[in-house]
Amino acid sequence: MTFEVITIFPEIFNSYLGTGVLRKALQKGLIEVKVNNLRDYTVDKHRTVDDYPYGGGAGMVMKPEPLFAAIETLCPERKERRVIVLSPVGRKFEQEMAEELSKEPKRIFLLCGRYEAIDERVRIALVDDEVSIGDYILTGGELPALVIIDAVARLIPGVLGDERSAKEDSFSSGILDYPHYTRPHVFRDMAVPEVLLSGNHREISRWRRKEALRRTLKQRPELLEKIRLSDEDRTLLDELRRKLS
Ligand code: 4GX
Repeated sequence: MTFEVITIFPEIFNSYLGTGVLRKALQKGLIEVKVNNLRDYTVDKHRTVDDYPYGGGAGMVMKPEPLFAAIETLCPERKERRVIVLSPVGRKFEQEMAEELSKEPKRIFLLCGRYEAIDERVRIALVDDEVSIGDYILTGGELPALVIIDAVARLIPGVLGDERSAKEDSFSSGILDYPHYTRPHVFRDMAVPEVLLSGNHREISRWRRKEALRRTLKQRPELLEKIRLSDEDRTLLDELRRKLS
């Protein structure tokens, strides 16, 4: 799995990629992240990457030449690359896209825009996908690029210590995670639910499923429409709805 980041602020990536699970994955060669400085692909004395918008208006636009030079130098073969631009007008990045990208054989280019916009000819001739991490406006595409690298990397076999972790987390089941507890048994008058200490694994599973459904019903009811519910799920949901109303 190779990511090619294109940014005018390469330093942003050092701390996050140099820490924790991602650092280990990079050390082991499970993922590769090359952080490329867009200014290295300029030819003028001031290493200019932006310019004024034709037609006027506020804000600067990223010039096409450095972006074309960067991508075509780093990967001249179109079929060997998948170019993603991070932008608030892109398709929403969700777990499903993370799963799809984790199987991508091509090198994944992440174009991190700054300023108001990028020249439209970059989109037309270079970009395969335009992706947004959510409906809010950031100052640049670097955080979204890190979000994508992080979410994709943890799905690659061997990146998480425990192979079960990625499969058992929220979203792989389509509903929210159940509540978790660790020691101490009682903390500030709040006790761990007795069922979790019972050793009865059938009861524990049923309790976890019910609590997961409870959270989902309360916080993300729309998720319940998207998944196939078992007969037991329906019984549990009926119980929850009755006590709620
Ligand atoms: N999810 N931004 C990108 C500059 C820009 C504008 C247009 C390309 C085209 C964002 C988000 C986001 C702000 C990053 C504008 N680059 N990106 N930047 N939300 O808000 O991905």
